[in-house]
Amino acid sequence: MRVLLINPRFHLPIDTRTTPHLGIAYLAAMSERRGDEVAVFDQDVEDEKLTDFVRRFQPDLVGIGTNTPQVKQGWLCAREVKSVLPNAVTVQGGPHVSALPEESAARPEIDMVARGEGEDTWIDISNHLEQWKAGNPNFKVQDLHDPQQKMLDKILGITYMTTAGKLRHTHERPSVADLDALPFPAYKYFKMDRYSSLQPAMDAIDKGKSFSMMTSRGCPYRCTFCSQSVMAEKWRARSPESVIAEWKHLVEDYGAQEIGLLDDSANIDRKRLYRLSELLIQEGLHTKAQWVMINGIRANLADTELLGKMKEAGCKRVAFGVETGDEDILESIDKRVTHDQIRQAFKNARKVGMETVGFFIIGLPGDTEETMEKTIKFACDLDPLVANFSMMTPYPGTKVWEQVHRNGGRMLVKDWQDYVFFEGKARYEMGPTTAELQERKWKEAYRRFYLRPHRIAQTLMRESTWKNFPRTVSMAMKIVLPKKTKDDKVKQMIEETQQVAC
Ligand code: B12
Ligand code: SF4
Repeated sequence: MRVLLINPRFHLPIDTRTTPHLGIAYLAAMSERRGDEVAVFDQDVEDEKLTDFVRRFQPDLVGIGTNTPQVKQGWLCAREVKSVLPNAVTVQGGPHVSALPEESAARPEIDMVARGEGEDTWIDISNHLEQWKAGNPNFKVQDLHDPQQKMLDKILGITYMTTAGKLRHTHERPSVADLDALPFPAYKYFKMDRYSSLQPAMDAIDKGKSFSMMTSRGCPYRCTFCSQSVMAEKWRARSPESVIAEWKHLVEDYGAQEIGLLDDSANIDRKRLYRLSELLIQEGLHTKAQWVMINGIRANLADTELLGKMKEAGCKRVAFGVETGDEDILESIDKRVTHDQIRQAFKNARKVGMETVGFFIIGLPGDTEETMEKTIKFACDLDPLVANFSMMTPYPGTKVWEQVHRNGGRMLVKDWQDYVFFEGKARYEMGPTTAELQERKWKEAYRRFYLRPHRIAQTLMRESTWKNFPRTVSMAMKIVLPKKTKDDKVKQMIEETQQVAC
């Protein structure tokens, strides 16, 4: 079969990294293993029109990945596919549709939604589709939705709309139990020379030499603001040996110079991460590519022994989710970590010479001027190399989303495209956490953190500031003069999707 995987276009309002979409790369690898003819269309880097590509490739099955801000663009992609090939089967997957499957399944251009981790569901859909097509040369996509035939009901983890207008959710599909059994993400289907780097997570390296990896999936915590619609609560890890094999493949076959680990909580089993670091050294990989923890690791499990070994193994930068400087709010968001543990983790990282990133949120439920002030001060005290302040954005499926809807809060965004948190715009307000306050303190946080004299001096002394001068200037301007209008690319994209109802 011919299968096409699409990453719908989305231009973030900040200068961020572009790397191949890992979820799509896994699905492509699964299809390749199944023996399909595979194509990936990443709208962020393509210059061809999707309709032209579809006309040329003639896919039988089309998969579309979707985070919340991309969902409308995803529907538009499906509509374009159907305009060329009405009989191609369209499947939408990813975090947004896993949280709100009904919304997408109800759209005529989407044949079904895949909920949760997608590898097994995708292959199950492919196997079924192939069988149906083989057994019926007059196969029509509408047959899938016939309530009598119940063709889709055997596929776990999907949601679809019958022709009788009824939504059907098949049973949950268990998350992937043995991560080592998955193939490595298939980058050969991506136009690798069109990706930039892991910026701003790392210092600039030539185009196409940055890769991301997931060494574990899931997170046993459930912080109230975090969108965990895809990754299960059960934490599952790949063996250090499997990770090393992929690492070698990236370094040797793709010339990877930097690798970013995307795990939600990579150090839940600290022994595993320690062993991985030992193996990296043993295999000589620590000198070949530097690596960073893109997502926060647990501060309560970040001792000097572990961090020291990671550093020796080439880990340059480690991140921690700090979130807030207020003890009560920290408790209320279920982070299950204390400020003392966070302080200690930053101290430990500093002791072993590791750079740090701190993630902070402005506008958590209950945040007031006083608590936001504590967050800014805490960030300045911890003084990570990179402080990232996000605007609290309640995503569907999170506890904060429920709180806002139940406790008389007010969402200030109506369009999924605006569910981004680096834009300096308040996304909701509730009680004392007003929009005006969030926006004012967010700007203040960046200015106060980065415009301290020793930080300016530090920035000027860093090699990457000068290597990357235009970007540094543009970032600095954003801090001093936060942008009021969306840039042209974003505007164009928004205009395109105006026709798709939210
Ligand atoms: C790396 C990353 C990024 C990168 C790359 C984004 C990308 N397209 O992957 C960057 C920095 C660009 C980014 C930006 C944003 N991100 Co982000 N990001 C991540 C992170 C840490 C890892 C993503 C990843 O590679 N996962 C591993 C792969 C294997 O999983 P996956 O991509 O979800 O794919 C699996 C399933 O979703 C499913 N699936 C996906 N697509 C499809 C399609 C089909 C057909 C099928 C069958 C299945 C399927 O199967 C895949 C394999 O199991 C996740 C956290 C996480 N744990 O996933 C957050 C996460 C995806 N990001 C999130 C958010 C909020 C954002 C931003 C909105 C933040 C912002 N700045 O405002 C933007 C949106 C950008 C965009 N283009 O939409 C949320 C998503 C919430 C939501 N409801 O959408 C997450 C879940 C973090 C969280 N826990 O809250 N992000
Ligand atoms: S913020 Fe981190 S620790 Fe909390 S639920 Fe999300 S991934 Fe887990």
